[in-house]
Amino acid sequence: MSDFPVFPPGFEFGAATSAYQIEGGTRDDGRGPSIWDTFSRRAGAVSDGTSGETACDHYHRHREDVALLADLGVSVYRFSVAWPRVQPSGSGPVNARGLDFYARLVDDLLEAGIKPVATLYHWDLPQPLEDRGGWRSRGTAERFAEYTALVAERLGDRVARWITLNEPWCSAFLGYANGEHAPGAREGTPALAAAHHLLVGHGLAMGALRAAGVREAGISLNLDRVRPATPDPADAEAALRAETQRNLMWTDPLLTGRYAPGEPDTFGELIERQDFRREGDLALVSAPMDFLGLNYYTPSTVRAAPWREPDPARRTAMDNRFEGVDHPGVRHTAMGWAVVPDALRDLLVSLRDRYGALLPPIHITENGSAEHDVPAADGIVHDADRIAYLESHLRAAAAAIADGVDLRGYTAWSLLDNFEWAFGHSRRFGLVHVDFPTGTRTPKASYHWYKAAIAASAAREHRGE
Ligand code: PNW
Repeated sequence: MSDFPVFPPGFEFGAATSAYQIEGGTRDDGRGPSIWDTFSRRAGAVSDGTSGETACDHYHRHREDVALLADLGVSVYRFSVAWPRVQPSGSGPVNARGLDFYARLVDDLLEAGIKPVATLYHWDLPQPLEDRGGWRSRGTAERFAEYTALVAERLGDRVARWITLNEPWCSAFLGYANGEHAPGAREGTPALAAAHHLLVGHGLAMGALRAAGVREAGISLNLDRVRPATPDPADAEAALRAETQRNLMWTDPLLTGRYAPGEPDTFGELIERQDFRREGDLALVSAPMDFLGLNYYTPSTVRAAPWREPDPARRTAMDNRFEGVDHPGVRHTAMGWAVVPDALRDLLVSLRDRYGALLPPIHITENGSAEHDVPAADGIVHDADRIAYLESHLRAAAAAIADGVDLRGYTAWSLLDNFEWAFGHSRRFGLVHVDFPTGTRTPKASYHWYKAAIAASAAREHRGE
């Protein structure tokens, strides 16, 4: 008898990573530059001045990482394909050496009995496409579908599950509105065009995947559980604005084929024109998906704020008529993110309640925590806080299943400590400690805990419980 969270038979446990965060080898085998290579070099863009140039050197050490996954006992591994390896300039013929890397990775995973789950876009846009407008331009969505077709043609027979985009909210708003992520733009309407073109790119890529015979395809969204700070109706309205921008402007068009009620208004005065939205787009965007990927870390509590005219030098399309307030009385991770596992359960249930039969099965494609990890004298990171985070969120996930949510799997973020975007190496999410820059990998206590939880689940399933 163990105390590990209990899941139905067939529930899939996994671990996740993304290309730019772990691979390194940014100039190897003909890879072209991505917007993150460019952005990382900008002074002040990454807090510790690092970049993904070396990262975990996974490009050269992927066998070791597959061995870690095998030892962990996961049944799925979620990784991403770097577009600039496959098409160094973002369009045109395939760079065979780049695509070969993923073919080798996939073969090694299959040989280890691990199901590969491939994300096609985890933020590393080829720089030449950004030079032509990036996601502000519809052409990028079209190029994305062409790239998707090339990858699916090569790997579609061995990769069963595909994720088109990772967290388009981050790409659109952190990338083109508040400038915290590549390409670091602070613009108005173009961020909304980026949001729309990301959705169109997803729809076109779904078509390319279907044409290649892919049967399991979806998207990963970072959805937020938003609560009003007080019962004041002004705060309730602020929460709805936040909810619309964070969740509904993605899930409504994807699942219902309509933009959320009030969505154009949520950006208020900053929407000058929306002619980037074309007739027929929403039919594309709402192509049926086989699953919805959910990335969840922390909820938001918001209150009403007066409209503040954006500083012209720092223009932003973000609605600023709401602001986040802190969650007192709960632990916060090294990201400063409040730990509220019940919010994961509430979020899953609220998705089911809002979309009903339109909601496909859900996979949690990311969940985990950054902690102030320090290896002890024995060389091991004793990350009790990360274990508590994982355990409580797995329990919340199991509770949502008991509430009737069709949740099929959970991939922990992340297998490895890696390049945490604007925080560089200063935040660690790994189950495995990575010593930068030597790249030495050492499983943390949380890795051993997760391994035991997965084994307990497998043993229970074996006994037919
Ligand atoms: C996600 N935010 O990023 C990404 O999918 C991962 O690549 C990343 O490492 C992980 O979560 C941890 O941060 C996010 O500001 C980055 O709300 C920023 C935000 C959300 C998600």
